Amino acid sequence: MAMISQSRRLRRTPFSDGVEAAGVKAYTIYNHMLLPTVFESVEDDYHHLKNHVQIWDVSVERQVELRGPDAARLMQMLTPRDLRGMTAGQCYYVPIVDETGGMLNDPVALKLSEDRWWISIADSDLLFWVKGLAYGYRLDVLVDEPDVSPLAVQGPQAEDLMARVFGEAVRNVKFFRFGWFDFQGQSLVVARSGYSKQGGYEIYVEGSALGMPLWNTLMEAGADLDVRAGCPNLIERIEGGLLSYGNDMNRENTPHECGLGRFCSTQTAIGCVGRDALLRVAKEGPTQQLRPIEIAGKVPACDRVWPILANGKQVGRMTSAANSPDFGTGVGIGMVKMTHWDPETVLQVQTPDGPLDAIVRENFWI
Ligand code: THG
Repeated sequence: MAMISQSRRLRRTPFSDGVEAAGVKAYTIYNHMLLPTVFESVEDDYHHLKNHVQIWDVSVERQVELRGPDAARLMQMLTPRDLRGMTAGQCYYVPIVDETGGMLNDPVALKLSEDRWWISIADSDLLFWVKGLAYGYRLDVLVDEPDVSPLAVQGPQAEDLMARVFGEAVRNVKFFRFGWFDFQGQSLVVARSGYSKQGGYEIYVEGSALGMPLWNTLMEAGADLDVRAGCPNLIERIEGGLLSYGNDMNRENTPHECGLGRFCSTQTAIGCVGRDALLRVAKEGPTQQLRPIEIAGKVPACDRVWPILANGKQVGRMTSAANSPDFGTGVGIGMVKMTHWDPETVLQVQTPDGPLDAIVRENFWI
């Protein structure tokens, strides 16, 4: 494949030097930045993530900051999840929808205080939608992208490594909560979160000066834990049912179609711009939904959607797929019509290498 030319539009991160020194082998583009996808191989990285601890440059998880008296009101306009019970120090996974109930993004929201929020976005230009709403509704709020770059520490040894660098108190941070922890005299948000099911943290690094010092400190502190540079892993995230905006869903889909109905409380999410549209679909229920799909045989790279068939007729499409070393099978996420979404339904997936048998599963693999 050809190279990607560098330019100012393809921003570097505070950790780029570390990522390059670690021998990154492949990137994807995410929020106009480079997101590593492979260090050793997708399979090696997968085994290492599930057994040890990795440091991930996830600076591509850009923050949309809301600041001002109307910040909480604007945040609720964006999502059908009821935010009234959310307290400062909590993270919420929040579907973000437009006025038709279509998914614009699926970020993690952090409530820093009543009038200050960070929206840690997936791969779409959410900033413009949020600025447009703030301006159009004449809200008393500043909407910006601050210079914040998350660094994730993921894997079963993540807690031990983090305790060495940030102190024992970091062990007390609960899932989807955050605290402020000191590193070299600067206070940083440290959350128990991350795009894997192996456990871990995300450190929100402000500015770039602390980037490489933090990277190097974590690497040195974890040398005996076999810490490595890593990245979100395709196989592991499919096994865990973590969705990827732009791959598994986009504006055409409602949260309910994405299986994110559990994060919607549309009835009480007063002010959400997609509320009326979603009240309708919540009542009827979706007619297609993302499901875990087990695939028999070797799955090729999934760079476009593959038709899912039942008796030769299309009943859905595969949105993500990979081969799972641990489960010895192909694992995938597919959007399947309600007529064929029951667990154990036998299907066929039309891959570029030919058809493969597939079956709808009740649950994701982990
Ligand atoms: N962390 C942060 N920002 C992010 C991501 C992240 N932005 C981009 C992307 N990831 C957004 N998408 C997701 C998808 C899934 C989860 C988080 C962000 C996730 N889901 C858990 C699950 O489904 O099991 C937990 C959800 C819950 O129980 O609330 O973690 O990873 N900062």
